[in-house]
Amino acid sequence: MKILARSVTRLEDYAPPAFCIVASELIIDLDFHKTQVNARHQVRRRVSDHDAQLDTTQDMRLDMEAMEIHKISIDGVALNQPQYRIEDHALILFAVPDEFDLTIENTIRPAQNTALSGLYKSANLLCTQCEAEGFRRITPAIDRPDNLGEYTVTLRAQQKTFPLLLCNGNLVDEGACGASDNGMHYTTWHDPYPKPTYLFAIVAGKLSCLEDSFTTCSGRKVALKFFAACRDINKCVYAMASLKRAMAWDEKIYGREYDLDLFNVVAVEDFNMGAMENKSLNIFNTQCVLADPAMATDDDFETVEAVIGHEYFHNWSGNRVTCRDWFQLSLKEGFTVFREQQFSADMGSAAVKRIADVAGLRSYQFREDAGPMAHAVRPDSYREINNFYTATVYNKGAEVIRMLHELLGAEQFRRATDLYFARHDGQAVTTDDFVAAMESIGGMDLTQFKNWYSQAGTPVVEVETVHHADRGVLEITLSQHCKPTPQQPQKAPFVIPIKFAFFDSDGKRIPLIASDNAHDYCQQDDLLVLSEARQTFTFPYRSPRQENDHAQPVVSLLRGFSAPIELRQPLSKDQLTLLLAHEDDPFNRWEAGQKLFLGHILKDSLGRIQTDPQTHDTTHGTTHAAMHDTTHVTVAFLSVLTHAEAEADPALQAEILTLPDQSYISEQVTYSGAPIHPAAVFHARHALKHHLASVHKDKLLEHYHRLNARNDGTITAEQIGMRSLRDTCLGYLMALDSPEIHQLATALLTNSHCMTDSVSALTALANSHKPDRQALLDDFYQHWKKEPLVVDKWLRIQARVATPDTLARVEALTRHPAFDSTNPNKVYALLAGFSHGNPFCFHAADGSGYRFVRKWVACLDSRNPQVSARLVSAFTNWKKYSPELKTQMRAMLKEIAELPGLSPDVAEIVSKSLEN
Ligand code: B3K
Ligand code: ZN
Repeated sequence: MKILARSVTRLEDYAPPAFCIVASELIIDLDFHKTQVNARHQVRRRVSDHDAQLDTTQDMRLDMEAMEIHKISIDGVALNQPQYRIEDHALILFAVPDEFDLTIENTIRPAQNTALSGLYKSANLLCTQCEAEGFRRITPAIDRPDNLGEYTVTLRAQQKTFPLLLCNGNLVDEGACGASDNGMHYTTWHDPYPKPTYLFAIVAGKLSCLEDSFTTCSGRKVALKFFAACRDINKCVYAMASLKRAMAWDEKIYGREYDLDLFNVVAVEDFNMGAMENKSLNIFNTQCVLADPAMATDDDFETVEAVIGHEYFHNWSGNRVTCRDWFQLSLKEGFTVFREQQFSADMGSAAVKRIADVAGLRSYQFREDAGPMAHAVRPDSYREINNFYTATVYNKGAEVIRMLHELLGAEQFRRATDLYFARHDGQAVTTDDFVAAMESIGGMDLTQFKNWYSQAGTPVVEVETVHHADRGVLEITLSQHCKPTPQQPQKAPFVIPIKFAFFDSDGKRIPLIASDNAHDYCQQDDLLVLSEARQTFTFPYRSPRQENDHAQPVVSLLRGFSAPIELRQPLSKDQLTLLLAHEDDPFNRWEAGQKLFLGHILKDSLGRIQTDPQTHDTTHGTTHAAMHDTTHVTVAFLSVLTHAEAEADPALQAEILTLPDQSYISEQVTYSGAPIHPAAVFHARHALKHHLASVHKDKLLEHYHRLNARNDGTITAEQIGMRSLRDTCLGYLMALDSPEIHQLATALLTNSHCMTDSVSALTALANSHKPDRQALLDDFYQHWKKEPLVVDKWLRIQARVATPDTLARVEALTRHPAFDSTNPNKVYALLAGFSHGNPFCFHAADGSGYRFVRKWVACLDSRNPQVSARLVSAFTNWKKYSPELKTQMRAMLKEIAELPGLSPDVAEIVSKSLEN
């Protein structure tokens, strides 16, 4: 096996850099083909933390990649070869003074930068992406987050091609260059806040601007500017409103005020991920900032608000207080995701937001935690840092912050974040520093809690209950364990906050009698904290019914999903049905329904594997012999449907009625040690959907018509909620695949009021057997082909159709003018839509899906490793699949490993997948 070795970076080897660049003046002559960078850095040798001495023996090492160096000088004197050396990805300066001015002249070639890291060309723009290690592709630098420097930057370019020249901070000067520089102009920017290189940004080009302002709590007026292509500028109106909401929210909830007079946001078409929080110059993938009711779905609007909030919140959680090293990435990302989750919950339906976040966590993060790439929230080592912008660092990291919020309570948590910001403003710090602020305010020892940062894997908590009916006492015994993960065979117990409530058999809350459960962490009487491997909690309670009520209370545990664990609580179908009807915590109400659905699907899927291991019954829509007693699910489903009209939050009803997704079900299959048969899971899920649709067709139709009649296509919480429930009903009805229902979806498409209507209808029809489905798809394309973000939707819908002919269509689409393999959004829509969003076809028994994705990984890798790394991750959990599938997946990984010149990004994922 020939995998390119890239050295491993380890947390335990962390040492501060020997030198610090305290200030940088950059003059950059921008051009698509050849950009000239002149950098002047003030450099100081660092005093060692250990003995406060200067280590004068150390050479200065600068990171650099993909550039030509022309001249290096120290204090104005040019260096010659023995005084410096250029190595692979480094510039080393020998025998330098303790304090000096370093000037470097170099050129870079943005138009050839296909990795979209550093300075690159997107459409007719030049823009940057420096996180994590892109700055070293602009000019040699101490490209690590613990070097904070003050920047003054002059950008020069042809006025005609680049009328707009943006950088971080305040605009301090601008004008035409001298008469000799024909048609050139310049802008000079100064950022007063010292920052790490990863927050540096430049945008140059021709863009339209949407302007507004925000007056901060101290009365300072901040100019807010969104820049986008002329045809897109009106699509920034919603993002502007979201930004203002985010700014006001952060002042109110966290006491964080914006700190400059200008905040810029730029929309670019070619961007590897969602957006980037560069100081005062956020750069966004068009997908996460543009939203127009005609072209964006309700989900897109939600994404825009969430990402705008997330990047804005980074101004404090990330920029003002940043990470010491990349192992601390969750310091800014976990915390900022949590802040965004709170913001989104406050702006819309808190219940739906929590459910969606947990569903996402379980589908992606739990799978990551149980696979070969499993790593802790604060990883111990990496080969390619870009591979660690993961669901674990982001989403599990946010859950860790949420648990601290739970343990301290909202008021103390706020005081602790105030302390954290005050203590560390202008510093690059660690997750330990964050926890230390929590400890100071909470007055608690969080040493054991920090296992959440250092240990990978999802803890499993088993529940046993003993009921002493005569005394009115319930004993709950909880035991935790966590499976070994790569490099971590043994785990110490986690500190697990579990919110809970008791219900009687009428569904009424049972009050607890003050007990002796007092525990260091236990702040409220509805929270128990498991910190040992096995612990028993005793609860005296008082039944609201008669004295002689001896029925065992139903215990609802892990309310609000108070910890990122897998809870194993043996609840009967009756108990789940009771919680589904009466739990007042919306998350656990939803959870009860999901458990009912899940139990049923898992049983059915197992039956299919046993009876027909090859095809698992490919007849969509028929109830397989293995479909077990459906009474409970059917009745529960009906009761939710029946009450749906009266419920205040239709979006929550929609969530409750939605079946668990294929990825979560598959992960649950593996918990019992069984292999995943994607087709069996798919058919079992589909069969239940078909069954519920046929039994409740009339009720589903009634809701559909009622809700659709009230739809006016506007973006209000009420309208969005109604569309969500309507489309859930349509999703069920479409399982019937009958002409009557096709007609319904066609009418929705034809009379569409907004993009949500169109996408819901088109998705439904594309997945049906309606004879003219292709014609409808073609019409949609003809109508929207000039709107790249709508074309992405069109590609994704087709990539996800779960029928055997999809691969051939997707292959044809890679040759369609709508597809462009150099644009990450197109690759994510079509290729990742297939590899990650269509398990039925990706895991086709003949291996055709695997070969197709392997081919594209190979093809994209040399161009853009971050994009190919995303695609290859579809193979990582190969060991969990049925024997015939896993052999083929492994073969693909081996073939990829053999590719010459494989990027470190893909090499790391492939080698870990094969090794672990
Ligand atoms: N901090 C960026 C992500 C950078 C990814 C680099 N591969 C966006 C965010 O999390 O806000
Ligand atoms: Zn972030």
